[in-house]
Amino acid sequence: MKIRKKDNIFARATDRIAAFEFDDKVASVFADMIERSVPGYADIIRMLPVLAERFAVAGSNCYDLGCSLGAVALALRAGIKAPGCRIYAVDNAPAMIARCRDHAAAPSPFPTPIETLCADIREIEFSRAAIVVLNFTLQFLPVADREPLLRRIYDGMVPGGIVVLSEKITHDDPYSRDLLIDIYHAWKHANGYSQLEISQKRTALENVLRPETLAVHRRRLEQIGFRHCEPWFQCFNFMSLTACK
Ligand code: GEK
Repeated sequence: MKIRKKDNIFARATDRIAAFEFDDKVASVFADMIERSVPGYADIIRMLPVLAERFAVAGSNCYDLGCSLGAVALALRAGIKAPGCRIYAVDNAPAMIARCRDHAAAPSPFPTPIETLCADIREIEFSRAAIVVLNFTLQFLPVADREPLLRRIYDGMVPGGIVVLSEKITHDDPYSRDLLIDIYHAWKHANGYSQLEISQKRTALENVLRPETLAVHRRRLEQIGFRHCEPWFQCFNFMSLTACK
């Protein structure tokens, strides 16, 4: 049995907290970190085979953008029934993609190949895309880079294809914003993170993870041409939506 390594990266008090990076230290505890830091993460992953079965058409491509350890790619592979599909799992952090590669290469009863790419998602080509998943990845791009990326994704998609966009969000109403952040921190504390860990991680993510409101995400997708933009999951200040071409 594989023991999951515990995330205690921010457990010790530090004078100067460096900006958060997806380095080897983070990659080695990532499975534990994301489960205890993103409410609903496991639920979102569990739903993906259902979407994959419905939307992957014969000969199409599926993309897991910012794949980290490859949880999305593996979930898509488990759901795809259409023949001749291919999954691209892309991340620009070498420490993540090395682990993702091992997961993708492990024996599997599902036939769809997973190709792993160590690349910036702003620089890859999209073609015949039926499913494109950005599971808590877009939030790490500079705001100005988000629309051009989504536009290129749209152009590379087949009609009827979907984007799954999961993001930490913020709220225009200050009361709702502060309340949801507070509840989120209480949830993290209940998951075993100390107040110091929560506060130091928050500082490290400042200017690295830039959340936007649901309305901003929706408007951007609709301006590009995506239709039927529907949030299908929300827990506190985290949500996931689907948008169709
Ligand atoms: C999951 N989706 O387990 N190009 C490629 N990768 C990037 C870029 C970029 N420009 N910017 C950030 N990343 C995963 C979780 S984590 C979310 C996604 C989190 C990658 C980065 O290296 C990291 O692996 C991932 O996006 C974000 O479902 O840690 O909150």
